[in-house]
Formats: sequence, structure tokens, C-alpha cells
Amino acid sequence: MPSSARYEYHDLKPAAASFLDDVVTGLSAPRKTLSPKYFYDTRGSQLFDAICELPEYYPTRTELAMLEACAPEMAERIGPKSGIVEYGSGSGRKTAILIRAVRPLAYVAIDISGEQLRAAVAGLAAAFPEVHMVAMCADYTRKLPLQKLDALDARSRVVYFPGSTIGNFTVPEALAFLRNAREVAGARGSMLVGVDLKKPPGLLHAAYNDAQGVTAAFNLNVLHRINRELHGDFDLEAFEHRAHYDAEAGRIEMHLVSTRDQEVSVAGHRFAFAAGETIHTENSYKYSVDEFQALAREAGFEPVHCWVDDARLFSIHYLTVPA
Ligand code: AVI
Repeated sequence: MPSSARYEYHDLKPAAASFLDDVVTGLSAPRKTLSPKYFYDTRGSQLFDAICELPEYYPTRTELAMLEACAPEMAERIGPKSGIVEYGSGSGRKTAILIRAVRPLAYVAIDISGEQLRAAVAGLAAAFPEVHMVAMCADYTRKLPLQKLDALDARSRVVYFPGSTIGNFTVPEALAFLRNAREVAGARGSMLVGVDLKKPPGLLHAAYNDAQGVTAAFNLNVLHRINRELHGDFDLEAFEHRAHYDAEAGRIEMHLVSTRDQEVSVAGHRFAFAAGETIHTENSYKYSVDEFQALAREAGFEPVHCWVDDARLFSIHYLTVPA
């Protein structure tokens, strides 16, 4: 376990073979799919950061403003001597606001993208030298070695999951994820989770079909990544970005549409595409406050408080583990 003077680093990253296995399984299905977790290579993470700055993409700036306003109240609810466990490391901006208010004993960031994780935790370690900082390179949708968290010596743990990334899971996946988060939070623990709200479809459509085409580049980047890392031969000119809101399912669906009949090879596996056939690359579920609280209850949490911005675009839920 390599570690530096300012933060611990644990490498629990799954083997690269699982990327190839997932791509082959996803592209062999009758309705082709790729997991959104593969968007986030270095270029994909940069494109996502650019999405967060887009005028049409309201979630990031809304959540940031809510945090600025509500972090002291969040800190009061969390209490002293806590340990924050964050799923995903992002740019660190939201985390810095939370750490400044909560003043935890320890902070653990868990992310699959090692490079971004190290950059974010190094920045936070420099800003908050008094906080015990840990970076864990791991897939947080899998079980984590809890004994590493027990060593933190915090009075209580709060699992922090901002950004509405929970919306990228199907509802059963979100439920399983919340159950796992409840275990990670442990006795006296809690969770702070950002959740995008249901809203008029026009606003959602604009947010996922931005005028500058950054979301399209983000979506197409997963094919670049397959070409580069798995010896694929996707012709990026022959696929198009598509995102639409399915009101019945309550989710944005992102797809890559094949613009012609074609065959693609990945590490020796061949896949046929008909013109108009799609690869489903992402769901982004939107929840009402009541819907999300019901899900949290089903996962064994007690929904204690929910902050919502004035325009009712975004919500941040505070959930506790019942005694
Ligand atoms: C990371 N996640 C919450 C984003 C979302 O809005 O579902 C990913 C994204 N996809 C397209 N734009 C942003």
C-alpha cells in the first residue's frame, strides 16, 4: 500500500479484464448496452467537468449553491468527530465546502478513476492538513473492505454521494447501493445524497442535448476508449448521440445510434449493427422527494431532512441509520 505524507492511498481497482468482459456482454445483448461507469477515463472526466459548466446543465451549480447555503445546517445534523466517506471524487469543490463546515476527523474518497482521485484528494489534503485523508481506488458499486474504514476512529460515519449519480443506477441497483451505503455508514451513521428532481421535460432535454455538443462528445468518448484500450475499430463518424426523457420511467436515456449498417470488432469479437440500432449508454433517473424517501426507507434508512432549491430543480437528502 503506497502512501504519502499527506494522504493514504489504497489500490483496490478491479482488473482491466472486467472492462472487456462487460463490453463483450453488453454488445452481445439483444438490446446493446454499455455501463456509464466506463465514461470516466481521463478524457471522459474532463468532458464531464465541462458538462458541469454548461448553461443548460443546471444540477452542478444548483447543488453547489445549496451546499454553500446549507452546509452549516448539515454540519449540525452530522455532529462532531465524524468521518466522511465519499463515493466518487469529482473535482473536490463540493467536498471542500462540506469539510469546511463539518470539520471531520477523517475523509475517505472512493473512486475507480485513480488519476482523478489522487488529484482531488491531494488538493483536499493540502487545504485541510488536520483531516486524516484516504484515497481508495475501487469500484464503489461492489462490496468494500469495511475494516479499512473502522481504522478511521471516527465517532460516526457519513456517506456522501453528491451529483445525483444515484440517478445513473436502475431503481433496483439504487436500492442495493443504498443498502450497501447503510452498511458502510454503520451504527450512528448517516448519508447525504444529492438527487435530481422530476421537472418539465424541456429543461431535461436541453440539459442532455447541449448546444455546444459537449454531452455528445462525452457519450461518444466511450467508443474512443474501447478503440484505445480494447483494440476496437469503432468508426466514430458512424455513431450519433441521442438523449430523450422517458416520462413513464422517469428517466433520461442516452444512446449511441448507428447511422448505417456496419460491423465493429473489439479485441477479436465482432458485433453487427443495423442502421438506427442503438447502444444504450446511460439512464439518469429523476425522483420526487417522496419517491426518493420511500426508496431510502426500503433500504433501511430513516429520511430525516431534505433540502430543495427555490426553483425545485435539485434535492439533497439527509438519511440516518436507525438505532
Ligand atoms: C454523473 N451523472 C449524475 C450525470 C447525469 O446527469 O446523469 C452524467 C451525465 N450524463 C450526461 N450529462 C451528464
